[in-house]
Parts: sequence; structure tokens; C-alpha cells
Amino acid sequence: MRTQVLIVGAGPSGLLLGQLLHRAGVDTVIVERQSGAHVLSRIRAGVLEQGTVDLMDEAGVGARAHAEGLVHDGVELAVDGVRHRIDLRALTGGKTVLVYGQTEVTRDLMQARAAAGSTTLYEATDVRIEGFETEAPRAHCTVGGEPVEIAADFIAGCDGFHGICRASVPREALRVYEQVYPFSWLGLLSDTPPVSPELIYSRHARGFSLCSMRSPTRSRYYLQVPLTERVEDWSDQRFWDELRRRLDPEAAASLVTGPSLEKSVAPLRSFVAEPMRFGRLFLAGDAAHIVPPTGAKGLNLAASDVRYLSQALIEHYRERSAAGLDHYSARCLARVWKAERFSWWLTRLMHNFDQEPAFQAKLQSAELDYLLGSESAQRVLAENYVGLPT
Ligand code: RFL
Ligand code: PHB
Repeated sequence: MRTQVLIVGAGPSGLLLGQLLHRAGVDTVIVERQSGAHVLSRIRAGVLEQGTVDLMDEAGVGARAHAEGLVHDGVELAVDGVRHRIDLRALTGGKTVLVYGQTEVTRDLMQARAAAGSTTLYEATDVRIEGFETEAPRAHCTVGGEPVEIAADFIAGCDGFHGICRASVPREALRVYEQVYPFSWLGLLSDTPPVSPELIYSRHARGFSLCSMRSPTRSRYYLQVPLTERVEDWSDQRFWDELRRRLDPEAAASLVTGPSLEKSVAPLRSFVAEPMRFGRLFLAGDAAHIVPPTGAKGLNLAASDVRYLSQALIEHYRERSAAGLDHYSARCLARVWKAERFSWWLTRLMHNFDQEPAFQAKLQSAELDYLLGSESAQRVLAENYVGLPT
């Protein structure tokens, strides 16, 4: 099999890249380790920056996000039981975010890819890539018991943090920056109305919590829990009781509980691998970088990588120019590091780091106090939360 751009991974990065390239007449094949149903069952991001929605429009897949997504003008920070609203729209000169689940983004992209008739090889096992330092990169995999070889001009590594693309790069060619945090997030999805019309990020002595949503009838909640915690140890009742304890009195009183549709635990991590290009292999999204979810930046960063990569590849095919490809890594990383900084900062600000020296806790309280009393500081938060320009 031969294609122009071989994409490894059918998560949001791979599918969005495939769709943007298809619209520009560039042929792609996607190989994905899981089934399509499995990809759709992973509950992840919920908040889209305007730039991400714009890119979905450019890919021709934005209609349902506009019709069903919820425009949010603000977010709330709750500190020890008192809520403070951050007016995103007022503080950023009119910018907002859109609440629309990653599952729905993925579904819209899968449908568009099927309609375009582009090839996606699901349940591809033993995926290997080679020759990306030459003019003739290739991938091998097994699909339905049959070996498949795919030759391409370029390979896009969109296979997430645990994928094979970054792992195929010689160790000495990569520089890795990493920070792990001493806790995880336990998430619960339920068909219950959200506790409040906007997201609430709560700092509390018992640990951080987040009240988010997918629609007016579907809620997504998270609790900071120790790294050792197992999802089996959390009955729905235990989750709701713990969440209620961490909320401000008004939210606690209006919390509607119900059976969980999904519960999962994810450790928090900051990670960047540099550079994001090796010859004819380009890494995008979680394959190259991870942020803790506190700033809602992971999917949005994946989308901005894909914006730069699709532009660079289209420029290569249309104008025979290598400029975009040559600048890809540096352009992405400039934005990635700013999102890393913001996500790290908001994580530090809102979580409980009770193993740390008391001095750190005092600084954290002072920083929160400053933020809640300073419009300038809130403007910095708002500008980052709605998304820095690409
Ligand atoms: P993905 O989504 O991990 O997709 C990678 C795909 O590659 C496949 N794959 C392989 N395919 C072939 N061969 C192999 N060897 C392969 N290995 C892996 C995988 O099966 C998968 O289908 O990466 P991508 O596309 O870069 O997308 C990144 C986003 O998924 C991620 O950044 C966000 O979900 C992060 N995130 C959030 N981001 C936001 O922007 N806003 C949010 O509100 C937000 N909330 C979150 C989040 C992530 C979370 N978790 C669970 C990590 C909340 C949570 C709890
Ligand atoms: C979510 O709805 O899953 C979500 C929202 C905001 C975040 C992280 C996750 O910061």
C-alpha cells in the first residue's frame, strides 16, 4: 500500500490531520491499534478553545459543535468554600470557550473520514515504522492476521503518550523534560444535570475537585486522589460523598447524584520531548507532550500542532516549499511550553500538596489571595485559559 502521509493513531490529532489534508487533496492512511468503538469509549477532554473550534470548521466538521456545544463566558474558582467567578469574556475582550466533549469531536471526525472514503486500518497490531531518516519511510503492521506494508512520503506520529513513534526515535536524538505530580484525578461521568452553569475548580483542604459537564443533562466530575488509589475502591456513593464535602455549601446543596456511566483514574504529568521532527517523522499531540488536565489544554495543544503540521505538509505539496516543515518543531514548542507553564501553574495553585514544606503552602495561599484580589492576575489566567494565539 502507498500513501502520501501515513498517520499513526486515530485519536483527535490523527483524525483532524487526516481531514485537513483530505480537504487539500493530500492522501492519508491511518493505522490505529484499537477499534473505533474503543477510541470512542475513552472519556477525556471537555473544553475547546476558539482556535480549536475554528480548526474543526476548516476541516468541515464544526457544525455539530456549534449546534450542541455550550459557550462558556466564565469559570469559577472555589477556595475553601467560597466561589469567585473569572469573567473570561470581559477579561479577554470577548473570548470564550466551548464545552464539547472529545468523544464528540472524535465521532464527528470519524464520520467525516468515512464519508471521504479515506483508509483507516483499525485494530492494527505490531505497528512498526522505519526509514523515516531517509526519503522512503515505511510502516509495517498486522491487520486481521495479514501483514501490511505501507510506504509514504511522511509519517505523522499521532499515537499518544504510549505510542511507538516517539519510542522509534534514537534515544540520543531526543531530549525529554518531565515532571510528575504526587496525585491522580478520579473522574466520574453521569447523566445528571451539572451542579452549576459554569465549571467550578475547587481548592479544598481535602483535595482539589472539578465540576464540569458535557451537556445540560450530563456531568463530569473529578477528585484529586492519592496516586495509589484504585477505581474499584470508589463506589459511586463514596465518590459523591467525597465530592460534596469538597464543594462550597451552595454547590453541595444543589448537587444531583446518580449512577456513574464511567469512572477512571489518571495520574497527572507534565512532559515534553524535543524536537518534534526527525527526518520525515513528525510527532503531534500527546505523542510529543503531556500537560496535567487542570488547564484543559491537552486536546487544544494537539489541535494547534495539527494546524502547523497540516499547513506545512500542504505547503510542501502545493509549493514544493520545505519552510513549514523545517519550522514545525520550533513553532509548536513555543506554544507547547506556554501551555505547559500555565497547566503546571494552575495545578500547583489549586491542588493539595500536603507533603510539601509549610513554606510552599503559605506561598500557594498568598498566590490565590493575590489572584482573587487582582484584575491583572485574573486577566493573565483568562488569556491563557481561552487559549494563546497560534
Ligand atoms: P490520543 O487521544 O491518546 O490518541 C492516540 C491514538 O493512538 C493510538 N495508538 C496507536 N495506534 C497505532 N499503533 C500504536 N502503537 C498506537 N499506540 C497508540 C491510540 O489507541 C489512540 O487512539 O492522543 P491525541 O490524538 O494526541 O489527543 C490528545 C488528547 O487525547 C489529550 O491531550 C486530551 O484528552 C487531554 N485532556 C484534555 N485536553 C483538553 O484540551 N481539555 C480538557 O478538558 C482535557 N481534559 C484530558 C482531560 C485528558 C484526560 N486524561 C484521561 C488523560 C481530562 C482527562 C481525565
Ligand atoms: C472535562 O470536562 O473533562 C474537563 C474540563 C476541564 C478541565 C479538565 C477536564 O480542566
